[in-house]
Amino acid sequence: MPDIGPRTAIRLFRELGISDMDQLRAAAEAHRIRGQKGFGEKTEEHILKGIRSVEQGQKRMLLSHAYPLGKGMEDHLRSLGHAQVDIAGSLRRMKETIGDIDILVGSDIPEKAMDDFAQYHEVEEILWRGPAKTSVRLLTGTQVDLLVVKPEEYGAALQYFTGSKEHNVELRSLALDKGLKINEYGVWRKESGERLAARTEEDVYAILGMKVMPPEIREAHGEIAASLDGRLPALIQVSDLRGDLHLHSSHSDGNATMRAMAEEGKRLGYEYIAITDHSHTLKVGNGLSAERLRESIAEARLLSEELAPFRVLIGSEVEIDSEGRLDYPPEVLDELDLVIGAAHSNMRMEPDRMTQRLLTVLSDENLDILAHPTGRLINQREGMQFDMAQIMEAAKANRVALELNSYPDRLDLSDAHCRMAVDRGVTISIDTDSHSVADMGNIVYGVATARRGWVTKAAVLNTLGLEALLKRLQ
Ligand code: DGT
Ligand code: CA
Ligand code: CA
Repeated sequence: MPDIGPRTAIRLFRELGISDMDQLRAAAEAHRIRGQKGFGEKTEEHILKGIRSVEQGQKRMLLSHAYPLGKGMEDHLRSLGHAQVDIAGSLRRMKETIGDIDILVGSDIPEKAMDDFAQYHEVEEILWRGPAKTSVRLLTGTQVDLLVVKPEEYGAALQYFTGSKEHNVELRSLALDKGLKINEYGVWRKESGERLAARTEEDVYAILGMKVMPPEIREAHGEIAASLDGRLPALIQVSDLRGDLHLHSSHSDGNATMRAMAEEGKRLGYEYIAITDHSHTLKVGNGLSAERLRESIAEARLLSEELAPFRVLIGSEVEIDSEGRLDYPPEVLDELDLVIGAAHSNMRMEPDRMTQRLLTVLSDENLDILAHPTGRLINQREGMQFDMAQIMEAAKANRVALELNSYPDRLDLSDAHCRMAVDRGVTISIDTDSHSVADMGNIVYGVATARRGWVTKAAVLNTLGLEALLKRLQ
């Protein structure tokens, strides 16, 4: 019997007041018993997402939740012939969490644009509709706002609705200083009321003496001054990365083989990947004994020979104990291509002791990368408390890279921490910490976070080619 779809499942879930997966499976079973359709894994996944978003209540959604939904809507509108379509708001700025999704369309027929918008298959309900604005709720519970503007005012609207609000406030005061007025309809000469720019974002910024800056840095954190002075940084891009240095395989708690991970790395256009399974103390992560680690090393060698010139490096995500010691003895660490240190326990130490713990591990000459430095989980737990400035100084002095872990609820380093690292000349490694092949796609969220922190290619370890990387890791 075919499965019921997500739409029906979510309706069931709402109607029956179901709040967890066990209740849901029971309800599905009851359905089946009554001779109706059951449901499959895909549907379960949708419902789980729904349950989670209900559980989270008023919490802001993760970027990784909003991004595919926003892109899906954008693609949908483009497929219906709309040429001027963009995601705006915090999602265009790629903030780590998103309040609601904003979509902008340029069209002379707002009615048609709003109809097309509401037709998207993920839309569950129209919440509100005005002459040029519509809000809907998706099946996932997410709110999406559409604004339709005249094509000739598209650039001004896109600038305004991309924000941030703080960026707009600073831009407005700059305009006033120049005898200009800026709003969502354009830039105007204040005295004559003549409109000077509106069609494109480039036009809007140019009239104020600026190059348009990447949306990710529009936070009133110095980007306006930098653009006025012609010193906007060239931000890192996904295509700058030559490999992913933090991946798990089925040897520890990953769900894919080393080979599958390597093949995906190749497909993504990387030169290398590093398999970094957990070390033996991490029992919940199925950590590897020294002996099992040696088997992994042998397997990686064979894979590298087969896939050459692509290279499968072998590292380990090594537990850092409460004193700052690594979990394998030096002679084992010596056999690895790279060593990532990670703290997964004793995360609530008093700040001075925590700083000491991290300084100790940073002084270990075997350490190459410090994984998810704060250990925070977005919307779930605050990170470890320590003196970040001191840790960054030590990382720089000892040539240890700090990780930007791209896992959607980590994004650790955060954007603000990335900016600190950039200012201090600390090297960053942008990795996915993948536990499946699909996870490797999370790299976009890591790179976006790095961009928000003004990170350039030169600051990132895994933009190095294989030879340069191996030299640096020695
Ligand atoms: P969110 O949805 O909480 O993640 O954050 P945003 O930035 O998407 O904010 P939202 O959806 O309220 O508004 C979208 C954009 O519209 C925002 O980034 C900037 C612009 N905007 C909204 N309200 C104001 C305002 O009061 N003043 C100015 N200058 N701009 C605003
Ligand atoms: Ca928004
Ligand atoms: Ca909004």
